Amino acid sequence: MTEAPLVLALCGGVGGAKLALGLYRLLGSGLTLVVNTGDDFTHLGLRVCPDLDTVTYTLAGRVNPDTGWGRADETGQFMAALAELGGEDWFFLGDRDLALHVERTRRLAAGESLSAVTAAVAAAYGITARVLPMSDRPVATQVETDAGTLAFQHYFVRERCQPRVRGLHYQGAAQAAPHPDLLAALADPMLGAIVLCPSNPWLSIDPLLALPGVRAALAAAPAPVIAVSPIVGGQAIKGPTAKIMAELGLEVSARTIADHYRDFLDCLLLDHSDAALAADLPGSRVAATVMRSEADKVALARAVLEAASDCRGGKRGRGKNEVSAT
Ligand code: FO1
Repeated sequence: MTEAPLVLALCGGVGGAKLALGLYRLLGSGLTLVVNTGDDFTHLGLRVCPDLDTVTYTLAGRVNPDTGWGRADETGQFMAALAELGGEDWFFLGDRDLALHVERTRRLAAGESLSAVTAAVAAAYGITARVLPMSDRPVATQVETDAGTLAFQHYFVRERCQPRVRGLHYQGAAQAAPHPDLLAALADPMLGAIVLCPSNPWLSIDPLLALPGVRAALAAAPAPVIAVSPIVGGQAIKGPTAKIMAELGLEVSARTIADHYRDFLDCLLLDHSDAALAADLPGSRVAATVMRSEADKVALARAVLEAASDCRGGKRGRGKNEVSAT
């Protein structure tokens, strides 16, 4: 049995991976990362799992520092040759990144589970934290837009997040069992903290919360649940979070994030620039949440763990108005 994690972090996307790295620097093998797989798709016959790969490359120190996804030491010969043939070149697959997609596709076709393949890749890259897909069954985030319903990568990459979002749904989530180790960790009284990384709630966290039993397990979890707001000063640090919130008719504010997670959240970490919001967000705390350097990522991870240990002391049952005040 894999050793029980000290901290469980839920993440997806580039922003989430940054805090994941900070937590990894502090916790090493004590960290389990549960990663969104709603962005996954089969492309050119290959099973591509972008958020698993973004976290894996980030923890391995191999991620492209400019994009936050894909590999740092990358070339594009395959894509150039594909374009010559009129192949689909809207989704960049680097020459070295391809090896991961080819090997994963081979192992899945041989009957291995996504979590087994993910663990083998993490081990190959010397990662000691546990990287876990949220489920071994496929879930596909579908984005309902004014240009019709789009598969996630068609919305996010091919259409560059331009279509106006009307809603989202997570195809297959109701039939996809959460990974058993996720549910076990959520129920574990020895767990020190459950961290929601500053990922896009609608694109990267909600697919996870849509899995049967996960939301209830979070609400019942003995461990404190800490989220870092992906909205800072009314803006998203990266990606379409603010645009999607506005298109869904939501206030683009950390307040909306607290509300989105209200049924299980113990503490929301706000950036210093949103300190004024702290007064009417019980359980919130202020920290430097914008991560530019690795030192920023570690400092934010430390602030998250401090918030968790403070929450743990004052933790009571959780109801809508019972978020612990700190
Ligand atoms: N994001 C892009 O904006 N353009 C791309 O061409 C692209 C390719 C890509 C290839 C592999 C991979 O793991 C991620 C990739 N991403 C790309 C990011 C991907 O769209 C992720 O889903 C986002 O980072 C959101 O999680």
